[in-house]
Amino acid sequence: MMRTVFSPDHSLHDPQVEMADGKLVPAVEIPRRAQMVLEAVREAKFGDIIAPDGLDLGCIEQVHSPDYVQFLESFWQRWLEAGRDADVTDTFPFIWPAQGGPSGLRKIRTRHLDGLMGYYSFDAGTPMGPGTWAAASASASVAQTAARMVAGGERQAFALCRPPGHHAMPDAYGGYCFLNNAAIAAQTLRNGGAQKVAVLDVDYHHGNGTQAIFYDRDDVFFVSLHADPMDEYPYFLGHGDETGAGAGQGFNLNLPLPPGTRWEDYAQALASALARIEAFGADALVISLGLDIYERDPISQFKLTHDDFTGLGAMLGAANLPTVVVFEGGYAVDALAVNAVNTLTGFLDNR
Ligand code: Q9C
Ligand code: ZN
Repeated sequence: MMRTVFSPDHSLHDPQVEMADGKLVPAVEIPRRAQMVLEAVREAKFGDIIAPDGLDLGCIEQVHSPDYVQFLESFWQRWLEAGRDADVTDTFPFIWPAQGGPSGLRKIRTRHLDGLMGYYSFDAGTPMGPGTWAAASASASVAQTAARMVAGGERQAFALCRPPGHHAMPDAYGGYCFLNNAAIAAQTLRNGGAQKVAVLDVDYHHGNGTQAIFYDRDDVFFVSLHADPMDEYPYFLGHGDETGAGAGQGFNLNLPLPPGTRWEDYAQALASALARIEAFGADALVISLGLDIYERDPISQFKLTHDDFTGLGAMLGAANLPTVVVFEGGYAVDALAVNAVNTLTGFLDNR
């Protein structure tokens, strides 16, 4: 049995276009993704589908800076107050305080909204619109509710989050992500009594935000399998020599894999990731479940088949830990149903 937490408010974040390959293209992180997965888990009868409880803002501010959360919450109001087009569906930052040193650009919270958008983002590929905060905060409450269920004794729960979260930094949005749902789930488990939590990220893209949030902590072990950032987004984090800092030294593990990776090699890396999690002695597990490792994903280059997702779920289930599964990426929209159901079926069959 596995209950699913879901909020229809995800559809309030409804981007039409995104920046990719140097131009505006149709957005891929769209409401229909979550609807497909919802219908699939409903038909599979894994367990009840329930609504999230209210948002615990205190917990969110344990992983994100309060000023960043305030920026997200107030963004659309500020947009209107700045006299900008109220009908626009997608907004994009275009200047960042990212280059130069002491004599270069300075990281300053400006009065002007363009400066703030650059201050609180790290890419131009993440449209923000009028309903983004409503959807992102609902997505975070989905993760919190699922984690509370597991902290309270349920063996596993599925957080059907949208928008996704694993690219969201302590104080910056990007990669279609605003609030880091997996980090919020991990923090909720910690607050609920788990001493050691492992986050295992199997999304095609490196979970740079989750890594950054926990990089100097030894109570949350972040482990990620992903496309080598020498070749793939997010490029500037996710390399194999990033192992943690300070108290967190040794509590971050990146296993970059080449584009084109198939299940055989993927499973081998996954086995070593799971062995490291077992050695860590986790009390609970958060899985960042990106279904963009599928062979026909439109923006990704791994080669997992429908059947391989059953094997993925089986390996994750066999870790035999209290587990919160958090939905992340996956853009082959019509294939999300079978890939989600195969993963969760493999998982439940191996508990
Ligand atoms: N040419 C997640 O899967 N840009 N985010 C892709 C493709 C960003 C993916 C560009 C991909 C972000 C949650
Ligand atoms: Zn991804």
